[in-house]
Amino acid sequence: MSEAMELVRAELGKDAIIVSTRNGDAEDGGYGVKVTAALETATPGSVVYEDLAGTGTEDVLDTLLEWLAYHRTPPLLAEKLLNRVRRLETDDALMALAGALDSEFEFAPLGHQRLARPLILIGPPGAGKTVTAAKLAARAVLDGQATALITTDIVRAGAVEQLGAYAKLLKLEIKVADGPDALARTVDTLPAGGFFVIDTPGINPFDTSVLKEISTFLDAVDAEPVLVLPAGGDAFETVETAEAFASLGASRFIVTRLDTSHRLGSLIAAADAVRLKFSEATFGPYIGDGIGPVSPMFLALALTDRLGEAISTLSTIEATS
Ligand SMILES: Nc1nc2c(ncn2[C@@H]2O[C@H](COP(=O)(O)OP(=O)(O)OP(=O)(O)O)[C@@H](O)[C@H]2O)c(=O)[nH]1
Ligand SMILES: [Mg+2]
Repeated sequence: MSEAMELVRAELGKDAIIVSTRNGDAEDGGYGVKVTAALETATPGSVVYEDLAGTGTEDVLDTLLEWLAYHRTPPLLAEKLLNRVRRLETDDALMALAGALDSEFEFAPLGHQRLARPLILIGPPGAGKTVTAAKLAARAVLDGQATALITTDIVRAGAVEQLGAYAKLLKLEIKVADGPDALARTVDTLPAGGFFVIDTPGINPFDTSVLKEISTFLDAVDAEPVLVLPAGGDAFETVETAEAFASLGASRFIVTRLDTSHRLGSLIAAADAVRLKFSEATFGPYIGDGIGPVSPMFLALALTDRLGEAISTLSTIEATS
């Protein structure tokens, strides 16, 4: 064991952390002891930064590294983004970040006009599905689209009433579908073109029987499953959650609670690991409070603590469109 410890120190230096020690046995290849050790870097991604130094855009790389670390971006993803920045050769950090995000991720806003098929919002409990359904519907109503709000959430007490209250503000009637067949019948009665949103109950993404049950709803209709994911969670937890919902067919996601979250690394981690497309972001609890399309610049502003500016860019775009 002491010999092994010496080897660790020689290889990794005095800051090495011993993760585990094990006595070997014949099945393990016949070694005497096995020591697993690790080295913690001062800031996530600092090793990466050293690799990239000397490209002529050190200040930009330095600034971006700090931002990405602040957001608890997984180091490998930070590395990928910084490599993109390196190729851009710009000295404007915000533009560099927006450019890197643009080349690394896909952006596919939902819009508020006539949809090819209804949207069905899925996500973990409390993610913001119901209020987001109302926000999307509100935008479509303002745009003069034929709009419908449907819910399959007969599970949570008060869920139908909650959506009903939002719908009332929009002068819409909600339709309640208590099973896959009822959902199929309801969707069949919708007019030929318009903006139709289906709300679903929050589900545990790690419970396979629950996933199976929700997939019976998804299989019953020709609707696009869109994941609703709150900002601010742990990156790895969020990636696992996103993976589960992607397995149900979601390829775009709506980010909620941007206004109450300071760490956004989990969102770019989910988009990266699961190849989900960014669509919309929400930044307030009320239906009048806002929802907007996520663009590379919007995301870059949000990641550099300039959400207010990102939101005002949206109003300008909406006001001029
Ligand atoms: N601050 C803030 N609050 C939000 C946002 N989106 C949703 N909320 C709040 O989050 C809470 C949960 O929102 P819901 O829309 O009911 O969430 P849900 O996903 O439908 O919840 P379940 O149906 O129970 O799974 C509510 O209090 C919302 O007002 C947001 O973008 N910002
Ligand atoms: Mg709900």
